Amino acid sequence: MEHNAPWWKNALIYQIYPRSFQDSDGDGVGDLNGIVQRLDYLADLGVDAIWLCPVYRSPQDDNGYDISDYCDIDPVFGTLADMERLIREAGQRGIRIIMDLVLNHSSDEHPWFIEAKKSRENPYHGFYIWRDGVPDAPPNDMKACFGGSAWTWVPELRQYYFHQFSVKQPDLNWDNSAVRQQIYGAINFWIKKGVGGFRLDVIDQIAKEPDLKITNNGPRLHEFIQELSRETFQKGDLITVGEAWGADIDRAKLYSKPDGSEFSMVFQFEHMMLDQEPGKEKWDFCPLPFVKLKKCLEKWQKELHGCGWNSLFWDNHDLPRIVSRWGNDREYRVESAKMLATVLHGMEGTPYVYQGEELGMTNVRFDSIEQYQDIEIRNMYRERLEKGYAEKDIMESIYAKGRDNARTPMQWDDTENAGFTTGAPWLGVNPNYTEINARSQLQDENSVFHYYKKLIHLRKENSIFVDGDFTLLLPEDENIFAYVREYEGRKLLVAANFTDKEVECPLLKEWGVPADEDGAAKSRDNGVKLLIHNYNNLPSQQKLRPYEAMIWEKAETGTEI
Ligand code: TEU
Repeated sequence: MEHNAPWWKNALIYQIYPRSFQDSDGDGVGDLNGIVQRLDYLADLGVDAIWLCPVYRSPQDDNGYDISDYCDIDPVFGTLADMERLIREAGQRGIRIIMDLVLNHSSDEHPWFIEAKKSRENPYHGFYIWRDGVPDAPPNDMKACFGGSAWTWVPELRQYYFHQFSVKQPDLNWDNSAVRQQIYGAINFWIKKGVGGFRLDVIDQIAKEPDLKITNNGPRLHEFIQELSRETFQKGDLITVGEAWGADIDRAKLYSKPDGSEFSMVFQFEHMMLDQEPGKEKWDFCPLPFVKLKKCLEKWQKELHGCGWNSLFWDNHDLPRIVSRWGNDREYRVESAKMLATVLHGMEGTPYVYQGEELGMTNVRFDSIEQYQDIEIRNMYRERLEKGYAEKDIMESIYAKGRDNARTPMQWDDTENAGFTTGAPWLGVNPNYTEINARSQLQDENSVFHYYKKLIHLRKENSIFVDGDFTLLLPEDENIFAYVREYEGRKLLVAANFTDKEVECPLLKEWGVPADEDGAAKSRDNGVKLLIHNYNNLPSQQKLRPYEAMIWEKAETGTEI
C-alpha cells in the first residue's frame, strides 16, 4: 500500500462457518482444530483475516447464535486452548481472527436467563425484557424472526419475555447498564486473547423498543454503539463490522465514520434484497432487477466514498449461493462465478469471501424437509404447510433462498463426504462435490479458486481499488455491468456480461481493447493493459461472451504501462 489507509481497507476477509468447514475428530461437525489444518490453504488464497461464526458455548438452537457463555468455547468446536492455538497459528501466517459477537440476545440457557426466570426480584431479571400479562394475550402482535410471536409466556413469573428470534434467544435489555458492562468484560477478554476484530450480529436491533414496536434503529442505538466502541474496540487496532439489515446510507455513514467512533464498516443488505417482492417475505422471490442492482451498488459506492466504508459481499451463512442466485450454476458455473467475483472485487470496500465461494460452490436440493437442519427453514415449512401452501412450492422456496444452501459442508476433495469428515456430516454434503472441490481446483490454473487468488492479489497490488472513485457506465443496459475506477490519472475499466448470451459492448472499442487474439502487442500500442479476464482469449468484434468479465487499465497519455 502506498498510503496510510487502515490495514483493513486493503484486506481480504474469509468467512468460516465452523460447523461446516473441517471436522478433525470424526463427529460430523467442523471444529477449531479442523480450521488449523486448513490455514495454509487460506494463506495461499491470500486471506488476511477470518470471520469466524460463533464458537462460544451454546445449545446450538440457531447454530451458535444463541450463546450460553460468552467467554468459553462450545465443546462441539473444541476448547479454549484450541481457540488460543488457532489465534496463534493464524497469526503466524499473517491471518487475524474476527469473532462473531451476538449481543442482541443470549441463549435461554445462559446463567443470566436461568437466574432471570427465578423471580422478579432476582438481580438478573432486568437483564431481559419482560411485560406483565395473562396467558394467550401477548403485549402486542410483534412477530419473531423465526416464526410465531415475539413474546413467550413464563407461567412462574406471570410475565412475557421478548425475543426477536427464536424462543431460545431472549433479547438482552441494553437499557440496563449492568448488561452492557458484562458484555464489555466478555469482549475485552477476547481482545486480551489476541483476536483481530469482531463482527456484530444484528447490531441495529439492540436498542429495540417493543412497546413502540421498534426493532431496528431504536432511539438509543448510536449512543449504545459509541459506548461499546469506547469501552472495547478502541483499545486496539481492531477491525469491526456491524451487521445492519436496516441501514440506509445515513446510518452507514455513522457506523463507519472515519473517526472510528463506531465500527470500521458495515454490512448492509440493500443489494441482497432486490430479488425479494417488496413488502413480502424472502420466500416470495422475484427475478433479479438487474438495472436496479447496478444503481443500488452505484449509490453505495458514491455516497460512502471519502466519508464511510462499505463491505463487499455476495454470500454469507444466511444467504443462498451467489452463483446459483444471480449466476448460472450449470453450463456457465465457472464463468459466472468468476464474473460475479470480478464485479464485486473491483469496487470500493473490503471484500468478503464466504467459504466455498472461491470454488463456485452451489445451492443444494435435498429431497425431503428432514434433510434440512436450519431452524428458520423448519419453522417456515411448518407455518406455510399450516397456511395451506403446496409442499412443492415450499420446497422450491427453500431451494432458492434457504440458509442451508450455504451451510452444506465445505468440498475439499472427491473422497467420501468431500473430505469434510470421516463421520456422518451434521448436514448432507452437496452431491456435486465429486466435480466441485478444492483439490481439483488447486491443480487447475483455470479454476474459480485460482481466479479468486489472482483477483485478491490484484487488489493488494493496486491501491486504486481502495482509493479510486467510481463511475457507473451504461446504467440502463440490461446485460452489461460496467464501471470505471479512477485515481490520480490511473483508470480502470471493469466490464462484465451478466447474461448467458453474447452481447454488444461498445465500451471495448472506446477503450482501445483490441478485437482479436493477437491483442497483447496492440494493447500496448493503445495504452491499455489487461489486468484480469475470465476467458483465455480476447473477445472478437467488441462483444462480450456469456458471463465474460474483464478489468482493463488505461494510463494517461504518455504514461508507461
Ligand atoms: O442474522 C440476522 C437476521 O436478521 C437473519 O435472521 C436474517 O433475517 C435471516 O437469516 C434471513 O433469512 C443474524 C445471523 O447472521 C443469523 O445467522 C442468526 O440466525 C441471526 O442473526 C440471529 O442471531
